[in-house]
Amino acid sequence: MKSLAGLTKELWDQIYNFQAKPDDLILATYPKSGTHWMQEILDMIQNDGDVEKCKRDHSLHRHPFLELKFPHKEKPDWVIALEMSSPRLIKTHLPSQMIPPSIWKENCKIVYVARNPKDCLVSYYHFHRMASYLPDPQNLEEFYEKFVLGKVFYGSWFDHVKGWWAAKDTHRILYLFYEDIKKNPKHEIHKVLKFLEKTLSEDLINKIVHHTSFDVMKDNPMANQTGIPSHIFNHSISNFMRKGMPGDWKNYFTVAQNEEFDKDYQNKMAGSTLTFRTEI
Ligand code: PPS
Repeated sequence: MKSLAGLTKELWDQIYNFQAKPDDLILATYPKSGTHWMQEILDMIQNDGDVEKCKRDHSLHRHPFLELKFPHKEKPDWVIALEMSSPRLIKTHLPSQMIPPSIWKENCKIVYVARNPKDCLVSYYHFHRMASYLPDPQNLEEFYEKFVLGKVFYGSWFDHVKGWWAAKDTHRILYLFYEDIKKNPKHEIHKVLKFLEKTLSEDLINKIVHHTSFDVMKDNPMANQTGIPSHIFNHSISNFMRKGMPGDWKNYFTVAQNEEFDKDYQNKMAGSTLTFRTEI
């Protein structure tokens, strides 16, 4: 099977020339930062809390991933996006400097979700084990080295979060954190509503909190990715909805790895005003 990264590279010109529309809503993340969680929240908001409407299809099919051509889909996702009616919700893992220029030009609203790098690393490692279109991660030690060096699909976590953090000063970007959503989902949903200039009743907001909680999404076949063919996502190796909890990295990092990671983090994030919580 061709790697997902290989296809993105091969078809890059078409992706970069994607034509955005002013009412497109973009959801941008580094992989494993809560993309599908925020997608479910945004879908619930756009559909006024109608759960049945949000169960119309699998999350991987409901909204396109700008730069991806999935092996089980006939068309690349950006072609699917072109055929969709507005307003469109489009996901991307691209770093800010690689975003198609039309997205900036049309001044699209962008929701960015960042997650602490230690949990991202562990989640990405397990995803490489279960997703057949990503290279075999061998073991956590090997994957740890690659992640720290940015030698994974979508590159350096550090550059990604910093690039989008800088971009928010000049573009319409709502920058959120996975750990904040976990700690107080209602509070963060209020921020999203304000950003989207939308009002919903407290009852509907509570409904969104419930429908998008980890346990409910894990049981929802339209959100938990179990409907994706098993030769693409092998859930017998690892669930897509795996732990959903800040701090799981503690079950994987050795003391030495953690110390080395913290040192590297200090260097790479020096001078940045960004702060992350590695537990809540
Ligand atoms: S992907 O494949 O890059 O698009 O993955 P992404 O959706 O960004 O991230 C997957 C991780 O998000 C967790 N997740 C959640 N956590 C808390 N609450 C909810 N509702 C939720 N939904 C998804 C999912 O479990 C993955 O994290 P890990 O740590 O592996 O459990």
